[in-house]
Order: sequence, then C-alpha cells, then structure tokens
Amino acid sequence: MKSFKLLFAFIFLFPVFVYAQAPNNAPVKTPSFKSIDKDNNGKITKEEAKAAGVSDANFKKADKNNDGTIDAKEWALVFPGGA
Ligand SMILES: [Ca+2]
Ligand SMILES: [Ca+2]
Repeated sequence: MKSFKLLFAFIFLFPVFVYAQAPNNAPVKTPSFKSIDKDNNGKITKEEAKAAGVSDANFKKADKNNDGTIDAKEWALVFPGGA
C-alpha cells in the first residue's frame, strides 16, 4: 500500500505547496526594521512607524517595555521575519 500512502501525502501537501508558491495569497510583506528606522538609531519611533503604515495598535503591541519606541528585539517579536 505504499502508493496509497504517497497519494495521501500528495493530497495533503499539495495545497500547502500551492499556497507557498502563490505570492498573491501571501500576507502583506512586513517592512523590515531597518527600512522603517529612517534615522538609523536602532529604534522605531511612533512617527517612523506611522510613516511605514504601522497602526497605533500594532505600535503599542510591539512596544513591550512602553518606552515609546520599538527596538529591533521588540519588532522581531511582533513581526517575525521583518528584522
Ligand atoms: Ca529611528
Ligand atoms: Ca520599547
């Protein structure tokens, strides 16, 4: 029954494969930390976040220590892959 198993694997994996291959279905690409940190001081201010289209809600969510800026670590927690 080896081929049967293979068929099952194919049926289950195929949609995943198609999804991975379809950029149109992918979530909006997270802008990178560096591209948002315009003045390159290692922190994203509210103004920098806003300019990049980050919502207030997301900014607050990302600012874990509530110092009013998002550092690279905080950014990576909320937007993995966007470092
Ligand atoms: Ca900055
Ligand atoms: Ca912070």
